[in-house]
Parts: sequence; C-alpha cells; structure tokens
Amino acid sequence: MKIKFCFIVGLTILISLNANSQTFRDRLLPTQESNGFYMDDYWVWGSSVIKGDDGKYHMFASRWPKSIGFNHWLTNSEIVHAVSDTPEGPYTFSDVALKPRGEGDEFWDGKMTHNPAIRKYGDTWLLYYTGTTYKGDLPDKDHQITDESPKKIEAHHNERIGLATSKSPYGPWIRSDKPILDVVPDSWEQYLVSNAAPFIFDDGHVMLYYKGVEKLGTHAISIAFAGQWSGPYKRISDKPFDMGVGAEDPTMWFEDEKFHALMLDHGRKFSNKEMYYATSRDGLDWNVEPNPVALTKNILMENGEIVKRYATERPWVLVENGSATHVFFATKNKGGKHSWNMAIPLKNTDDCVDNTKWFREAGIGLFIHWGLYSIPAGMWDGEPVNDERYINPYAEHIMLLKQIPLAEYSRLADGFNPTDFDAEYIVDLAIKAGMKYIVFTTKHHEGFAMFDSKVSDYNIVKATPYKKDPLKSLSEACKKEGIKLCLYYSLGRDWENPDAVAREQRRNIWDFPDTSGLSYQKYLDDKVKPQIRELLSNYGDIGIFWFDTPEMTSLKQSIDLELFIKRLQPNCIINTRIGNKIGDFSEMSDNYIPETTQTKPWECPATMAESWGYSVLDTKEYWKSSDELIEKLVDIRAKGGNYLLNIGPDAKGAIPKLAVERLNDIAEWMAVNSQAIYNTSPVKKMKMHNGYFTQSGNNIYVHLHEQPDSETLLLFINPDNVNNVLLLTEKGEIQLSYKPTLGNGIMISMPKTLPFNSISVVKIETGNKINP
Ligand code: H79
Repeated sequence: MKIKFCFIVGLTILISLNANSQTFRDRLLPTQESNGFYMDDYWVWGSSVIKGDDGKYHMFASRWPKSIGFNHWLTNSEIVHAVSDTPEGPYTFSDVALKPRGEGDEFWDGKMTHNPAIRKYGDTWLLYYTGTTYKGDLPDKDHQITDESPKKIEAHHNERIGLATSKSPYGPWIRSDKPILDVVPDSWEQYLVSNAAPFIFDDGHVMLYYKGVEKLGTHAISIAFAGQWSGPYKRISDKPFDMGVGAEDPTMWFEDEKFHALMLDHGRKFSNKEMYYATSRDGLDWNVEPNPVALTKNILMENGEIVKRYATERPWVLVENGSATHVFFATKNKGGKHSWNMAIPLKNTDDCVDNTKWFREAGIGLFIHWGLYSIPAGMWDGEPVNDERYINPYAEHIMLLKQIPLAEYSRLADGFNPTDFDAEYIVDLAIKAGMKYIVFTTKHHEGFAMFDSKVSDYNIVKATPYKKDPLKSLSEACKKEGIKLCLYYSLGRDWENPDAVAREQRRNIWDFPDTSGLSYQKYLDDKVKPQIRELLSNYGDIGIFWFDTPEMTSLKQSIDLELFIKRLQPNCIINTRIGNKIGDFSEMSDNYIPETTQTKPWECPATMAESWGYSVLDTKEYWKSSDELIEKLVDIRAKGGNYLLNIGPDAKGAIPKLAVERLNDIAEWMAVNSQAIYNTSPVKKMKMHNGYFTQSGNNIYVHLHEQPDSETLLLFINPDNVNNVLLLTEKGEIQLSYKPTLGNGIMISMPKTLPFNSISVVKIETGNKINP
C-alpha cells in the first residue's frame, strides 16, 4: 500500500506572522496647547521629566529672558524646575535649579547651564547638563551678542558636560567642580562636548550618550560608560559612534525589552529636521526603522486640528511602570517668535491599532486596470504591439512601446464612452469571488486620471464624452456592499507630465527628449500630491494607497508621501512601491509568488492572462485556468500573503467573458473553502508534496492538490490533539474517519473522488488554539 506522506513537525511551535507594522508615530495621541511648559517672559527650550516620590511630575528645562534674542541660549540659559500634578502638564515654574555661579575660570559652568537630563538612582536625583563660562558680563537687552561675537564663540568653545545631585527635586543641588566629560585634545571632540543623554541601569552603571564637536560646524555622537553615577566616565572608543546619519540630541528609554531612541534628523536625511526613531537590543547597535520619522512639525490637537510648528527638537520620553507615556519636545511658533516645551501623550504599545489587520486576514482582492489604453487594447494602426521583452506586450504600455505622441494618444479620450461600465456588477463579481478589497487604477503610466480631478484636465470627466466619474460610482458600490476600496497610482512614471523624469526606457522621451530644467519634485508637488489629496478626500475611506513604479523617488520623497497620506487618512495602508522600503506591506514583483513566508504582510499582484489592461492579443491560450488561479491563491495563503487578481475592462467598460468565468469559478470554490483562506496564517513547520497548509484558530487546513494514493492521507500530527477531521464540500462539511498510526500520526480515509479538481480542503480540528 502506498501512502502519501505529509510531514508535520513540532505542532506546538507553529509560528504566526508577526505583522505588527507599528512605528513610534502610531503611538502619538492628540494633545492640547496647554500641555507642557510655557513662560511668557522666557524662551523655554528642552525638557526632562520624571515622577517624584511626592506623586508630582518634575520638569527640568532651559530658559533665558525674552528681552534678548533666541541665540542667547548659549550665554544666558539657566536650568529651572517646574512642577505639575499630571504628566502632560501644564507645568508651573518652581525654582531655578542651576543658577550662574561665578566668573571666568572659577567655575567651568559659571555663566550658563542648559539641556538638562534628569534621572534618579536610589534616593539621589541626578541632573546631567551642559554648562559653560566666558569672560565679561552676561549679555542683556542693551548688550546683545551676534553669532560672530567673541563672547558667543568663547561660550560655545567652553561647553562641557556636568552632573549635579540632590536628595530632592527642589535642591539644594551639589555641582561637580569639574565636568564629568571634558574635551579630548586632537580628537573629533576637541572643541566641545555637550548634550548628555544618560541611561542608568538597575545595577547603577551609566551609559551616557553625548555630542562632540571637532571644529565649528561639525558634530558627532558617542558614548561613555561609568560603573556608577559618580564616575569616572570612560569613552567606549576614540571614534564617534554612528547611531544614524545626522543624528543629534538622542533621548533613550527602555521598554518591551528593547532600547528605544528618538533623535533629531539634523542632517535632514529623512525629513525637514524632524524627529526619527530607532531601536536597539543593547543600546549600541541601533536599527533605524525603514520608515523612521516619528514626530513631525504637524501636530494633531484634541480638537482635530493639525497645527504646524516651526521646530520639534530636544525630545524626552517619560516612562512610568516600564511604558513610555509621554513625549516632550521643544517647539517654536510661526516665525520663531516664541519657544516652549510641548507634551504629547502616548498610547500603550498594546493599544495601538494594527492597520494591516484587515489586509492580513483578507486573502484575496480584485485589481482593476482600466484607462485610455483599454481602447486600443494592444493594437495601433491595425498592428499588434510587439516587444520581445514580453511574452505578450502589456496593452497598458502601448503609448511607450509605440512611442505615440501625447497629442495623438490623448485623442483616445475623445472616443472614450464606456457606457457598459457597471460598478455594482463589478463589486458583486468581486464579493461573490470572496474578495475583500478592490484596487482601481486611478492613474496608470499614461498619466490619464480615471477620476474627477481638478488638478489636471487630462481626466475622464473633463476629456471624454462619458463625462462621469467611474471612481465615484465604484466608491459608492463598495461602500454599499462593505468591500474596501483601494487606489492604484503610478508614481514614478507619468507619460503626460514632462517633469515625471524616470529612466530612459520608462519615460516619455519622444515628446520630452530634453530633461534639462525638468524637476521630479515639481511633478510630485504639482500633480502627485494634489491628486492624492483629491483621491483621499473625495471617495470616503480608502483601504490601500497602492503605488506602482517608484522610479526616481528618493527616500525623503517616499517618506514625505507616506506622511502626507497618513495625515489625510491615518488608517490607509501603503504598499512598498511607494519606494525605498517605506510602506506597510511588501508588494511582490508582478505575478511573483515567493518561496517562503515573509516578515512583513505581503501581496502578490497578478494577471489572469498576460496583459493588465484589456488586450485583444490575450487570446484564450494565454489565460491561466481557474484551477491554476485557485492553486496560486492557496500557495500564496500558505505563505501568509494576499492574492490581488486583475481584470481589465474593455473600452466600453465591460468585463471580458474569460475573466468573468474565472471569477465565477473562484466564487464556487470560495463558497465552500473560504474558511481555509480568510484570517489564516501559514503553518511554517508543515510541508507537503503537492499540497499546502493554512491554519486558523484551532483548525489546520490541508489543501490537497490531488487524491492521495489508496485514498489515504497520512499526517504526522499527535492523535491525542485531534478532535475531528472533516472534508469541505458543496454539501457541507463531511466527517472523515481517521485512526492513529505509528510515529505519532493519523491516517485519514478519503472518499473515492475529491470534491474539487483544483484544491480540496481537509479540516483538522485540534484541541488547542494553535495561533492565538
Ligand atoms: O500596472 C501593471 C503593470 O503595467 C505595471 N505594474 C503592474 C501592476 C508595470 N509597469 N512596468 N512593469 C510592470 C514592468 C515592466 C517593465 C519593463 Fe519595459 C518591460 C521594462 C522593460 C520591459 C516597459 C517597456 C517598460 C519599459 C519598457
């Protein structure tokens, strides 16, 4: 007797996809203007907050009088103590913690104290700070300094790191006679050291991040360690320490068994000098998130308004009972006329909503490729479009492949009157096929908007006799039927817009051969972002913003687009084709199914034939059979991904018959087997020749491609853990008999014929929840 063997190893260590795509930004709650610390007569800059034994919150902050300019922080700052009953504030001034204490060489920190970082160890309050001194009087209203003043340069040059201690947040503070960290001659930190960010471990040893300057205009970060707070503080190396390019002013905390840091994007690598986020296992080796911007200058208030601030600097994170609860930072208003400390409350990590949840559970969605290219459908001047780079050239690339001048191509719009387009019918097809979302091409590479756009007249409402907005009717039908509407947008390629500069083979070189003076940023500002704003404002909730072909989009541009979208619709998720590894889920290459599961949620966009847009060249032999499509769906689900299956409506808006047939076949299969597709995760340890596994709750699903030999299915699974074995059929779930076998397995008797030609599903009900 030949038996088909299916290997199941270690059922107890089934792994669920950890798909938490959370970033620090997801934790920010709305705030109020009254939170934080504000003083009418002082510039306030940077804070450090800790809870006292008195149950109150104690903030240490830098301030200097408003009667002199902001640039006097270096000569006139002092560290003050402010108190609040609540962590977010408002904080009320209590006392000056570190006053100027003397002239010239007498005290290294005699004239100025700045950038406090408060910690507590045992009953000792530890106030790390930057101090300096210089010759002469403190500047005042009538004796102000400029950036070039010798006094300012002397003050800058003398900046050092010190430590003051006290048994109470109200003082008295005992200051060190010497800095705890001084400059090192002839090194990268020969000019000054400042801005301490200490982390105190339970055993009392200290890890101290700080900034060093070699000569004016440079800076870098490094770390010193001390066995106890009293020192000595020893550098870990004689080189700067790279936490991330351009980082300044890090603050760190420990939470969920990891170090976390927020720091200023001083080098403007990711942002317009905003704050970014990194994590680390040991505090030394830092991992900057692919999408790192944590806190931008656009701040969400409790009244729903987003206010624009002109600085977000000097971050501080308050941690209570192991959880970060608030982020504090220095900010300025418009024109930099005032500065103060803001506070933003944070969500607990457990309370963060994972916006990809619906997507991970969905399993299958419908892609719609529809545009002007649907009219020629692969033919131009009576000739089929030809290109050896394709099996069958993509009809939606015809403008590029035939180098059709824009003036000629755009005339297609004159004859575009797709009266057969029926959004309700398409939504119905999708829902019957078990699809949970629909992705519609709002603008493909041709640059033509398939929606009502005020940004560019090159759109279906303005330029065609149809005059209607198909996206409007699709959005209404989706809403009515409860299926998610998602939007495709060609990012880096737009053959109508000269500024959409892409690689030679991918841009419109026939109309716009000369790229001099063209600007990709201008295209983003003038077309992409305004159209995204329309798309995310006029069509209700959007599930996915689905980008294609990022081309020349830079890291900063990808991040900027991501922030722009999340501001308009915070729950909208984005695929990785926004570019530069930004995005909530991984988009596989077109039609590509990976070998294994992925760390991020993922999707495989796929065609039924060759072309995405409707093509008369895609004759029957190019179409995958329904059985093949179902098997691909199962293969993808067994690896934790989603199948985004495409249809291309024709010039009238009708769906090709071959596509409808396939959707109907999928509908029939899903009507029986969808429980083995939705809300499932991979069973990493189970492998099977000619079959697949998925799991959900207490159930394991065995997806059989063909009848096992001798109608017997052998599974290596602990018989004691099996409660029931069922076959999913059109007539309902049919009980299958099984018996334990040697080697900790079960032997299942299968019926003579399987219910489906494609994939038939055996459901194993087990005794424990496999995937909580
Ligand atoms: O919208 C669908 C396709 O039209 C789009 N992505 C899916 C979702 C897509 N655009 N480009 N590609 C897929 C990859 C093809 C690129 C190339 Fe070529 C084919 C490079 C070289 C041959 C087309 C012809 C682009 C340049 C020359």
